[in-house]
Amino acid sequence: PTQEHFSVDVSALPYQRNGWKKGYESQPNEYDYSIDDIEGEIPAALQGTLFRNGPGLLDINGQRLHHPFDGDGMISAIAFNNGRAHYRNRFVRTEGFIAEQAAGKILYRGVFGTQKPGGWLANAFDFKLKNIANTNVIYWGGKLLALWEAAEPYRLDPNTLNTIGIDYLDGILKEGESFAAHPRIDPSCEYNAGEPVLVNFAIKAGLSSTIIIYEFDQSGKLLRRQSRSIPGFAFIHDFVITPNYCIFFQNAVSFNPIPFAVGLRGAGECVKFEPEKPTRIVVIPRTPPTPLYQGGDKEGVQILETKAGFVFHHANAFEQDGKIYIDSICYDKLPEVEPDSDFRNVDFEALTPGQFWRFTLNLNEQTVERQQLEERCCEFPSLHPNNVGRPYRYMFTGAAHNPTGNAPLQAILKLDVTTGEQQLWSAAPKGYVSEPIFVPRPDSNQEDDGWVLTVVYDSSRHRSDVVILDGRDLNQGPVARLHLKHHIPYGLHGSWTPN
Ligand code: 3ON
Ligand code: FE
Repeated sequence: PTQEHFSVDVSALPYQRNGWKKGYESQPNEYDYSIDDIEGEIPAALQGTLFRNGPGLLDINGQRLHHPFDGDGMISAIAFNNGRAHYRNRFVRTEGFIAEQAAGKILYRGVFGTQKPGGWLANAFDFKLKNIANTNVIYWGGKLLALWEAAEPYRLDPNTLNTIGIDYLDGILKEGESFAAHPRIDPSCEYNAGEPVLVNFAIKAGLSSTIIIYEFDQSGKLLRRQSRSIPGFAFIHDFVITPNYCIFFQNAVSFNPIPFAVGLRGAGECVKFEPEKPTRIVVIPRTPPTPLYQGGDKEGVQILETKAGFVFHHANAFEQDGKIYIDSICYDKLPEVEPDSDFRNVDFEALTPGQFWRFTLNLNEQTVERQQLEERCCEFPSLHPNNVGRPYRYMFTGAAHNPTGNAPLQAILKLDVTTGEQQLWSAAPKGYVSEPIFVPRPDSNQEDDGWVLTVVYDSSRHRSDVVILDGRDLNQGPVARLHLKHHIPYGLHGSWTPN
């Protein structure tokens, strides 16, 4: 423990660890009910479904998982219709979920350090991946897909949330091929007659790594695919698009597979941050030399270097004045998780917060400038869907209650990236927020005219609320607060599908 650690006055913190921790209890039940406990009023114009994904189980029959990112994907659907709302949740029936529930014990190693019981000997040389489908959920091309970046998507019935099975995207993916959990939707793609396009990627990491980029039209038809190889190991969770480019941050890390191979650590725990190495910013044109480009060579690919700490999530990118701007959440370093530690006892104050930075790329001069836009600890950035890849003004994100220091996400921050002006709604001391999703008000063209939806864990009741904020004014507090009958464990990502 450090000096700072001992100097923290726990009673002055805006959260209590014991309350926060309970948000990581498993939710083994599956529900289906109309939400009738509502404060405020659901806007009648809010018509559609909020889909959320995240770990639903943090233990298998009492055997604790080592890390929440190893938990089985559980989808929630909150359907809004004429001022009313309906809640439903279902676990994704992955092969691993079915097998472990039947066995009543952990049968798979997790990427983030969950091990089968029996010590390292029971885990050594087991390289089988459990596809847990827990990171994101999207509705595209008529399919509801649960995503996890190290394996194939799982398809679900959008009404019942029943699992249909692994989906190969009409034969585009081969067995064992992954599909990242961070697709971006280009709201109007020049190369698709101005219609929306979904862009996503897949990483094959190794001594050199391959990035595959897919672009789909609204019917789910593949428009373009390109495969590019870049030097070095790559752990890339998210990316950004502009009308002309896909941009990836290749974090400064190395990978030592030995502790994983011999059963001591999860693969994700073998990724080591290398503070002396630069971050590589990989810029790939959206239009490859041919629509299905397998060449894999450097044609058109540019790699710039900067110092960027570690980046999981980007907010947005855009092209302006001959430059590319990228707004991202950066950590000073990737925290190393000790194999025998419990994530519920994490020392927040000892970790560096995620902070909001802007990177300015000048491709002509091959230079990168960086600038911190916001110091407050934040994570899970989002924005108006029409501004994805375009100049934008408003960024909405989960944030800490206090303006400095590292802490759990208890607030939603709205940041005007052009002026630095802010609004904040905080659920502290008992509430913990999740990713905000911005839903535009129909027929409005003001960038902040809409609703910000977020699921808030209320530790005072051990239940979750679906909170609706007015995007124009977060300070005024929720427009409506929908009290669920149970809690949803802290989630990862989700999306909005209009009716
Ligand atoms: O060679 C391998 C390549 C690869 C794709 C290495 C590897 C095994 C690590 C790997 C797999 C990566 C996976 C499965 C990543 C999954 C990530 C995940 C489920 C979630 C990431 C979340 C990120 C953040 C920043 C979450 C923040 C949460 C909070 C602030 C609080 O709730
Ligand atoms: Fe993510």
